[in-house]
Amino acid sequence: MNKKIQFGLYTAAAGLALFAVALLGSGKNIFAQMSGGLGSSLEAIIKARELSPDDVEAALKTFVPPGSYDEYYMFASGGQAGNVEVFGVPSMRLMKNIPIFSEDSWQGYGIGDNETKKLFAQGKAAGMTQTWGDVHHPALSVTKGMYDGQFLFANDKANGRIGVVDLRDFHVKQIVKNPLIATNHCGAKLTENSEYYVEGSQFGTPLPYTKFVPLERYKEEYRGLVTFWPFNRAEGKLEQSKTFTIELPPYYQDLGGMGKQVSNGWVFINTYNAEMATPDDLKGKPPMEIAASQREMDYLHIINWKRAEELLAKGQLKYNRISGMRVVPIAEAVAKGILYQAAEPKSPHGSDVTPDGRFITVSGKLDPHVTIFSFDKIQKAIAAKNFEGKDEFGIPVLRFKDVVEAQVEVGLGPLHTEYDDKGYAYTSMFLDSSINKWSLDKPAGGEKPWTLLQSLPVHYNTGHLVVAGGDTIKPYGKYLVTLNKWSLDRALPVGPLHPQNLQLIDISGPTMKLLSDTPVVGEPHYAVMIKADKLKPWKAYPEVGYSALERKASATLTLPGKERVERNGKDVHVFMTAQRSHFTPDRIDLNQGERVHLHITNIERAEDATHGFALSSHNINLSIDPGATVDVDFTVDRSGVFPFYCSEFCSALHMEMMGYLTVKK
Ligand code: CUK
Ligand code: CUA
Repeated sequence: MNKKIQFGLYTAAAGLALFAVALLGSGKNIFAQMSGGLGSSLEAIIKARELSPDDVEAALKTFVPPGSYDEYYMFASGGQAGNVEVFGVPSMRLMKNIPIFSEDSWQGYGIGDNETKKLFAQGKAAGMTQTWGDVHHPALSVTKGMYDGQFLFANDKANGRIGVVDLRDFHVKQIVKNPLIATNHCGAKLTENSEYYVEGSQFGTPLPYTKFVPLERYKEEYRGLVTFWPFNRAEGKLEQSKTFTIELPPYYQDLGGMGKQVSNGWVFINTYNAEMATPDDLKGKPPMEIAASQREMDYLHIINWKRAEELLAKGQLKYNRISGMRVVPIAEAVAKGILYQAAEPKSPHGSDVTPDGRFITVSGKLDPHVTIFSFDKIQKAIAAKNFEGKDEFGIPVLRFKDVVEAQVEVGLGPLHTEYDDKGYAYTSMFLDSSINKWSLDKPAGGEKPWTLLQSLPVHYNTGHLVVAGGDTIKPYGKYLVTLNKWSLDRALPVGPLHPQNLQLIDISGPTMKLLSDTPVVGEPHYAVMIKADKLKPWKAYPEVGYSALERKASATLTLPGKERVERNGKDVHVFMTAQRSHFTPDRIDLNQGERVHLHITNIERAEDATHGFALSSHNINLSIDPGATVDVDFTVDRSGVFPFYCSEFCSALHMEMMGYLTVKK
């Protein structure tokens, strides 16, 4: 529409919007301050910026005035950047980067400090330290099916790892590596009270993947799996020694939906490549993307983890120990009624359980429908042993028509589905580049059940989407963010690698409305959105010397007046404090070949009084939050004079906060 004509239409709509704001506002009468209703200066701005009524409405809905807070936190995966990014919603302002599998020099993560070295060492893959990861699915800890704001989990698809973040300080507490598999994917899901973090494999490998088996023996010896990692909430740790794993066929396990409420105790994992195709194009094999898409149907794994847990506790479930992990073979899982399958449409992606736990939505990437499975029907078919047969691994397969509640034709390339608080589902459409809204069985607006209601174009090629609280038993609704893979023309050009694009959508009314675009770096896969008041992060570490990285009153804590240098042969321990605007000691004289152990305590108690410690020419930069102690060990193997300085502009005399480390030949 011509912008000028739109402007003519503007007054009524925006006038109403402003009126609503005035009414809903905190008693301030906006109109009183704007003679003549809208105010001529506002009109001038709207005109000069060529804003449409929709633009103005979107601006009013998303603007967070300076000094005010957002309503939600959104934690979005940073994909290959190996991190999770924290946004405020509805403003979509970026507030923090949480580095997990990758380094971040701003936060001194992986830039010399011992804690990150320890974390990265925990997460070695095939014996090698990895300094990056591919985060796909962030997940929040839950209590009774609702986000409790305590912990954040993220998977590293590339290396089969999981990171645990403590939301008191937004620091990584643990990185675990599944010794059985090379890659994971469907993880990122927690059982109803965070008893387990559920990790599914992605690409089939021998178990363990560090054992060589030629690809020719794919069907016989390659496998997938699902590992249940008990979460010790008090310690904030996943407990590897108590995990149990269920072996799965070497189809590619994709995404897992955790049972909720009525289906609590079950997990539903979709798969693709039921063909078990393996690549070898130089020898003339068909391309993987074709070979892995031959069959009309793939399999949804239906797993009763609660039963597995109970039988294990009673010693009634057989398992093998592989790489220290308890692995229940497929045949045993089948014999004990733990593992079933249902046929599901071609190349599925997304397995999303409704908040009430009654239905599971699966999207076939190559099928124009979403398929809704009924948990009740699945239970009845299992009880009646009503199977159409078994797959090649002896897993009973439920008849499609027996367990499907409905199919909704949504369009091309459906991927992921989330739900709101009013009985509607939202599916991301990769090929159609849209978010499609459809009704569940009892939509609040009384529409026909299982019906496509609206398709909202997004820009472009959406992957995941997230509804506020969408993964809980009681979603908050209100906002939806689509995490788009392509941005094309949606942001200022920045070279051939474009940003990704997050789009905020208002879902509070009967129709979805696009509110804003936010270009981001790193590929966002999934995201989770939690009410802001659920989080209670620390402002400073509660006592000097205690940090979430387990330095409880550590031996390296240095209090004011106790600063010192201790020499023990070639080992030199420097107990240092940092306080505006001084390091004590600020001169460290060393001889080449000595091993230095710096222990730096930030003795500030003031909020936001973080100091940095940058040491020239040693690849070291630390970020020391108020109350924290950071340790770093290194050998001085080169002579010279190396200034160190505070790398965080902390005070008027910040530039003077420095010292020298000298190394004599
Ligand atoms: S996957 Cu990325 S768009 Cu790994 Cu959750 Cu679907
Ligand atoms: Cu401390 Cu700058």
